[in-house]
Amino acid sequence: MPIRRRRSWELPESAVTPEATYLSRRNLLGAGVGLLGVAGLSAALSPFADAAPAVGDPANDPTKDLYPAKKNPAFTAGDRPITPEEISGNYNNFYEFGSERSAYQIADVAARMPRRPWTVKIDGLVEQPREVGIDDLIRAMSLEERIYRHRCVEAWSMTVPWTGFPVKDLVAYAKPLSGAKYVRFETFMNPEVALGQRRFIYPWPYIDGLSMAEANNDLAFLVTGIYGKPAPNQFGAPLRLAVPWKYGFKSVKSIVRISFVAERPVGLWEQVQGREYGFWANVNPEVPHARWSQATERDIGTGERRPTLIYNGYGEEVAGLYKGLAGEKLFM
Ligand SMILES: Nc1nc2c(c(=O)[nH]1)N[C@H]1C(S)=C(S)[C@@H](COP(=O)(O)O)O[C@H]1N2
Ligand SMILES: [Mo]
Repeated sequence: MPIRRRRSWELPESAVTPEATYLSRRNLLGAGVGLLGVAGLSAALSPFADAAPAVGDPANDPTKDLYPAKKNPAFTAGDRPITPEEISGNYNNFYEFGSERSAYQIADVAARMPRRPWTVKIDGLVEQPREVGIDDLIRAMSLEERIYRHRCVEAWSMTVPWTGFPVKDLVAYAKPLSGAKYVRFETFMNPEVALGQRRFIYPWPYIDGLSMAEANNDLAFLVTGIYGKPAPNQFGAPLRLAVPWKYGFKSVKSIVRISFVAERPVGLWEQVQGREYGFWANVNPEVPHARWSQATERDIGTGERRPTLIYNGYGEEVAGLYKGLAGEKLFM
């Protein structure tokens, strides 16, 4: 554990990871149940030391000619400074590649993930289920850059320029049937490279979902790039969700399957700890997490603590989605 001075106003993030809800890392490690500790992880990585790094390198991305994409002036940083890539790219939640964010860099491990070939399956209640190569899918869409705020449920936040396309364009491309009420997003499975997926305490693959109304809201975005170039792997390349009015865990990374379904999907964190993480997970400073306040957040770029805003400041765009849903747990 690196020793770090904590200011009194900072939350102890190590104590508030979702994982801490149902297990104590120290106890599990102490019990020797075969978790990949930090030492175990670096040893286990050695088989990949010789793997061609090119497969995970965004500099070789076959869609790089599409960058930088045109900026959408409707989504700007406003009063928030853009979080530098050196910070956002080294402060990632991506449990497939480990959970000890502070002990080693998710970025280095994720860099081993091959970006191609990459196929996205579109299935469920659609006119014609299909599989599409990521490059064909990206080229069928119109890429744009949008600056979004991101608010993790662990009370940190960042502001970054994503490149991608609206989820609603994907919905139109998929042609869902009228019985489709939700969209379910699923991350890849590759425990050979994503060593975190060997930890059977998590119900892999990572999944989460949106209602059809949410998916068709203009703010819901499918991300292919960041900082004006194809996204480095740790951000969830080659395709990840960005739903900035919701807690970050809803923004599923490295998507391989998009399913249109009648039943509400139960996301990975809801499966793990349904008392603390629900389906809607909309940001609300007035509804505390079961174990900490959501009133403020730490900007990982500036280090400043700022007040959290309802719907992360996107209420004008999305509050209307929740009109007839007052009985639901909208904010966890
Ligand atoms: N597949 C997958 N997607 C994921 C996660 C994850 O562990 N696995 N973490 C989520 C959480 S908790 C957050 S805050 C964001 C973090 O995105 P970033 O690393 O790009 O900042 O990704 C989300 N998407
Ligand atoms: Mo998060």
